[in-house]
Order: sequence, then C-alpha cells, then structure tokens
Amino acid sequence: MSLPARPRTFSGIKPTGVAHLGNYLGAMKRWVDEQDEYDNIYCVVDLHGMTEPFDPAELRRETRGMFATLLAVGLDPDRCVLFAQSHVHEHAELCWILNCITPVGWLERMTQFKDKSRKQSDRERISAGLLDYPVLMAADIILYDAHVVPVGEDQKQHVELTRDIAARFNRVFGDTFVVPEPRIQEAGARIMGLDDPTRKMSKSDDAPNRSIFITDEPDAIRRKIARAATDSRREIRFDPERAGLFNLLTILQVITNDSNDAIERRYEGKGYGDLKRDLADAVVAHLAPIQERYRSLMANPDDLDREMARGAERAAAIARPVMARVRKAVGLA
Ligand code: ATP
Ligand code: LTN
Repeated sequence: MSLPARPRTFSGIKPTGVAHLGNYLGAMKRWVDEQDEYDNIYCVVDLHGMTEPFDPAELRRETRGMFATLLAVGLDPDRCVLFAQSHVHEHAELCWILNCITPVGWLERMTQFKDKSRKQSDRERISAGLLDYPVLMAADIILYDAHVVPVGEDQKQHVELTRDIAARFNRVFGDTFVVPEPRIQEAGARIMGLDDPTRKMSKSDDAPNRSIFITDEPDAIRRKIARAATDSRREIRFDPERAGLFNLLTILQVITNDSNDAIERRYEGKGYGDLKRDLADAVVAHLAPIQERYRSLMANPDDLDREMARGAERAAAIARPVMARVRKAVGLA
C-alpha cells in the first residue's frame, strides 16, 4: 500500500446547524493552523446529518453553509481536499461492508449513541442510522488511508472504535487498511456552554445563551459572554474545578495564543467584568474577518458549488483505488 510523504489527516463536521466556538476552537482552527504539516482531507458529513430527524431543505442549505464556513475560517482548498461526504459514493459502500464485520454490541456501547437515544423518549424515533453512525465515520476515515484524526474530546471513542474495526478487517481479510490515531489537542478540546459549564457547547441545542455561533452579531456575542456563569470567588486562575471561569479563560487562551501564566498575570487584582469585556472584544475581533468572508462566499453560490464539485472529484480519486482494494479483499471483485 503506498503512503503519502506527509501523514494524512481526515476529519469531518456535521451540517446540523451553524458552527459554534466549540467547533471552531476544538476542531476547525487547528485544522487551519496545521494545514502545512499534513496531507489534509476535510469533509462536511451530510450523511451523518441524517441520523436524527432532519428537513431536506435545511440539510441542503446547511451543507453548503458548513462548506462556506470551512473556507471562511481559512481552510485553503489548494492545500487540502474539502468536499461533501455524499458526493463520494464510496463512503456509503464501504460503510455497508464494515457493517457486516462490526458487532452490534460495540455500537450499543458508544456514549454518544447512549446519550442521544436516551434523550429521545420515543424508541420508534431512534433510527438505525444513529446506531450505525460510528461505522460510517470509520468508513470516512479508512477510505482515505488516514493516519491521524484531529477531533474534539467527544469523538475520541469513535476514533478508537474505528481502530478496532480497521484492525478486525485486517485480521479477517488481510492487511488492507491503515489503523488511524485520534489526535486531541489539550486546550479547547471541550468548550463548555456559557450558561451552564457542565454541558458542552453544541450546534443542536437551543438554550439561547449556551453557544456563540460563528455568525453571531457582536451584540449577541457581548451579551452571551456578559451573562456567562462564573462563581463568587475573586482571583482569576486556570482552575478546572471552577468550570465557568476555566471555560472563559480557555476560550481567551486559544484565541489569543497567550500563555496561561501571562493571562493570569494580566488579571491580577482585576475582576470578572474586566475579563468578560476583554474576552468579548477578542472574540468579536477574531470572528469579524471570518464573518466577512462567510457572507461573501454565501453570496456566490455558483462558485461554492464549483468548489464542492472540485473537492468531490479529488476525494473520489483517492477513495476509488482503496475501495477497489476492499472489493478484492472481501470477494466482490
Ligand atoms: P451536534 O450538537 O449537532 O451533535 P456538535 O456541535 O457536537 O454537533 P460536530 O459536528 O459533532 O459538532 O463536531 C465537529 C467537530 O467539533 C468535532 O471534531 C468535535 O469533536 C468538535 N466539537 C464539537 N463540540 C465541541 C466543543 N464543545 N468543544 C470542542 N470541540 C467540539
Ligand atoms: N462524528 C464526527 C463527525 C465525523 C468525523 C468523521 C470526524 C464524521 N466522520 C471522520 C472525524 C473523522 C463529529 O464530530 N461529530
């Protein structure tokens, strides 16, 4: 099996709403910062967006919106392959084959499945797709011989399952797949809700002051940060036990790239009001150019569609030979 000179990364994001600061700081920003270190493939996983109840018009709109967001935050389609999952049919095909070697018990043990299915009181509304979600994710990754999968903390278990599936396939059918590694960055891996630091910031959550969305107006950003939950202590320190404050400091640290020490020193003798004001300024300033690029990309849908089609062709060119290898290994060719 021929491997690329630079290690290959693959990662994906669901088009289930507007991206928030957790997606950006926990995943996208890092993808952008590391563009030259890896051979990168990034994907808007629209098939994953169908695993919970969805509306077709919304899915179509949000897939394009997420694609534009990835370009707006700085992914350069000349330095990475950027595409929508459903445009490359091999994902669904490989998913089926992997389904046939994946024990159901492995899937029923996944935390995300347990959480999401527990939230749904009517069992008739939990789709087989929700249970199968991690097998499709495994197909996404191993279809490209990816070595490294940069994700937030919440997806680590799914990448570990991918390793188990790839290793099992290799054992049963002979060496076919690269067994990938998850890569979770230290800071920003889990950005919490501003109103409730025990819940993660999330796209599909409608608590009004929980998440800062990439497209939020400056006023909304300032309001959400001003109302963020903290505690009644005074000194400003990176203390994970003080979850609300820790979350605000983490956001500031990842956005400014300043060290924890420098930030703590800056706020000696100062209060939460100062910190929140500075943080709001930093977030507003950081997002401004991203929002401008996003608006201009969304105003030119034909250009976006062209870029999506180009990405899909480049992705398919990598996926096709891997799929041919799989078909041969399992006796379909
Ligand atoms: P949803 O709420 O619709 O389930 P989500 O907000 O969790 O979605 P995903 O599309 O599942 O977002 O995740 C995209 C990427 O963002 C993944 O790498 C994931 O680990 C990361 N991510 C999601 N939420 C956070 C968060 N709160 N903090 C840090 N990283 C996050
Ligand atoms: N499940 C992931 C999205 C995803 C993904 C992938 C991430 C789908 N396929 C492949 C990394 C690699 C999530 O972030 N919720």
